[in-house]
Amino acid sequence: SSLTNSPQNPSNAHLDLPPLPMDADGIAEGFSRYYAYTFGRDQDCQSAYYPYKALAMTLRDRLMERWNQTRRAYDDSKCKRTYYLSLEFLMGRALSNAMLNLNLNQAAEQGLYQLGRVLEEIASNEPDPGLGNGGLGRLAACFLDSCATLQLPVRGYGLRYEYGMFRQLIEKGAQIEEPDHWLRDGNPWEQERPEFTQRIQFYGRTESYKDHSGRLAIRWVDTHDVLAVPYDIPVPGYRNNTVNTLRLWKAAATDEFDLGEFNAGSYPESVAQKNDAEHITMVLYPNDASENGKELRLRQQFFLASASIKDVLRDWIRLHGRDFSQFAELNSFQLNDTHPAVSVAELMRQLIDEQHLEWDEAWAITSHTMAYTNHTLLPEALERWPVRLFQLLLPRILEIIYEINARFLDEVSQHWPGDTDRLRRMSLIEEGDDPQVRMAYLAIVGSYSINGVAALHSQLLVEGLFRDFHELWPHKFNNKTNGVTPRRWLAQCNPGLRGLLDETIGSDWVCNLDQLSRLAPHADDASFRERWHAIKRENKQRLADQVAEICRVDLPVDAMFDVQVKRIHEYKRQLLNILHVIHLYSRIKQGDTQDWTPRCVLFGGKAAPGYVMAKQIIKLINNVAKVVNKDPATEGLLRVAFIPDYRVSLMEVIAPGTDLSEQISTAGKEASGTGNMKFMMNGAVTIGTLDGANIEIREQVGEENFFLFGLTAAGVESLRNHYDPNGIIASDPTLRNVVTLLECGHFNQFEPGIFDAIIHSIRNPHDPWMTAADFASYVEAQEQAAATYRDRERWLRMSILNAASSGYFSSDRTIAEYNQDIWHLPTIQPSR
Ligand code: GPQ
Repeated sequence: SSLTNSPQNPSNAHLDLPPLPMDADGIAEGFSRYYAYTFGRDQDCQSAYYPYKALAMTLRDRLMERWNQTRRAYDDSKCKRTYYLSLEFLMGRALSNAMLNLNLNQAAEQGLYQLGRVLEEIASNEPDPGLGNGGLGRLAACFLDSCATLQLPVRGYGLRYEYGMFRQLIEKGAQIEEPDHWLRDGNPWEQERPEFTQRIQFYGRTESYKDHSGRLAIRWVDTHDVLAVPYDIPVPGYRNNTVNTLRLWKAAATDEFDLGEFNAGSYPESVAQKNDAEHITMVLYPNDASENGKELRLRQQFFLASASIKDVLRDWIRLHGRDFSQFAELNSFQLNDTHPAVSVAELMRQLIDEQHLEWDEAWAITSHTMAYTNHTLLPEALERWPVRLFQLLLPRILEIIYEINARFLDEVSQHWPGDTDRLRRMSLIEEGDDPQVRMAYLAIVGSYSINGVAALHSQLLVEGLFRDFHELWPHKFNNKTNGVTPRRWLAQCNPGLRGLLDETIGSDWVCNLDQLSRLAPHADDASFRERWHAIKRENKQRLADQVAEICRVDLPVDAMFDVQVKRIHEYKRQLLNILHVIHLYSRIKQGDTQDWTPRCVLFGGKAAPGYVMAKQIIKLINNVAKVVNKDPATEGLLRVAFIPDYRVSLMEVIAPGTDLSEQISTAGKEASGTGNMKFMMNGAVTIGTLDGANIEIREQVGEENFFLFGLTAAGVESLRNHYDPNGIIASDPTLRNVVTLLECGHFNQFEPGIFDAIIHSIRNPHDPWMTAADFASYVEAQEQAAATYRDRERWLRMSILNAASSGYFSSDRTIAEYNQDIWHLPTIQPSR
């Protein structure tokens, strides 16, 4: 540590470098140098990849300067820091984001033009890093963007998966998964930092021993160790010289060999074993909000927790020495769901076994340092790990969990003497044939803050799932309604709208999204509405071009673009949407097309590879699309398309081109939703249930600018025991007609029976998602949406008012709340 501040240290020499040029000539020169000298290419090179890489390196240099300055400013201030621990970071493409945030768009465009190149073409060659499944991973990325923009000392910690989210192909209407080897051509945005490698323990056993002061201590021995090598990704703030860090760990084998095997002549086996270590970060688990139970997944979780905590403690000792008395005051960890919850026990282990603190001191630190965000109420997503797996893989961690539990249950029984049922309910260990560790309870007991991600979700958490814990510690629970970054989800993805906003209300909205409310008066101005319409139409054309290219379906651009893109899950009810499409098709076939509003219904989303019902829903959507699109009767009236391989870069084209945003989950099931916010910001109107953040969206925009339908969360629960879908189908001719079309095989003429499970689920009185219950109300709301769309001026007003009311859903607001209520970080300006 003495090296870093020494004036003679040559590592300080970079401070004397002149700043890199930020103009067109400077970018052109940087590009040419990388292209010719680093990559050795010339004009004859046909590969589209090297121009991308040369531009990325040129921008990266400019980030690097600011990155080093930011790190120095944080170190010098010795201020409090927060670490965002997540198994997923769905960052999306970095190049256009770096250009926007460094304000280099124009310079890059001009510089490349001088070289006879087109910026947009180059940028389209960046692979989309898919290190996340959906909402949870993308939220982490939006949060990092806001932290950097707000100049908060927050570092992300995650895993550097060799294979990200699978690529989705659609063949004969069905999903096919292909591996996504996104690192094959290298990643210009990462910086390996082998000097910060950590050693992570697995397996082995524990033993007690006397430490140097004669005190009885415990150590974890005979372990199989794996190295964790950090790769840093820069996270630039918006035009503020702050560049924060996302640190991703890669698993690597140690260089040691198993001597026993080696001497027994099994040299190849001994070397091959090392391969096992590197499998830890090989692949992202492609399950969204569902439990896993695989040993490799627990290994990933502990690997992230252990490496990140070691890294933080190393930093602490470098800056503050071995006195931990101020540690909790100056550090906090935000746990992104329970995936990194083993961190609670691992921080205890490192403090006690490695830093030699007493239990009480270690617990005071841990329980004032950890904070936990819950992202779902679905029971199948609540992580539990078999005790026997912990015993095998993490024996020392299991001992610590048992000790945490014993002390915790002691506290419970002092609070509620004799209430054994409550003790059983609240225990960190679920008893049974195969006892389980309840990870959410470990996270709650070990954290000083527990939050849900939308008002309704946080309320349902304390009334239901976490009720007992809320009774014990009401002060720990709070809400933080999600948000999305207006940089990527408005400024970057919708340049047309950005221009109109800048001209109308100035450009402050980019970092102060509440400014969008100043648009509202312009909704009454006919010429403004006309400009708004022209921009939306251009964005729809861009989307239609993509859909034509990818799906070979032509979309009439003046039709209503009705879009549902998100992971495929029964609770999100893509099924309800396609039932409505079947109803529209049936109306066309019956000639019921008076005052028809032409519609293009677009779907997109991946199904977990093992989720059979979700895959059948994809197949149904594609089969319906095929029948509808090839029927001449639907020409100009109805088009249906399933866009394959939905991902961040596709959403950047989809959100700006959408008219109607489908947010139709069964009430009480979608924790928040964040796609709903991206659509709203880009002027889409929502058709939705009273679920997740939809409720707050409707409050912000006003009920007259939102198409509401369906049961409430309370309504869903009270219907549970007497839900009669068959009665509903029998008495509603519209729904009966749709179900009959399905049952007679109209959409699977040559594939008999393939939709039987779907039909059964609609008719099942125990259908948890109550699709039939909300159908009639959904159709009515869709009719209102269609009628409104025909009144163009009215629709445009609604569209403008939706964007104007979306300020609350900036992740800058969300992060400001996290900081005020949970983290308490100062803002730090890097000095240039
Ligand atoms: N979410 Cl538990 C995920 O994307 N993956 C998960 O494993 C869990 C939750 C989502 C949740 O379904 C959405 O409602 C939220 O908007 C999103 O997390 C971010 O909070």
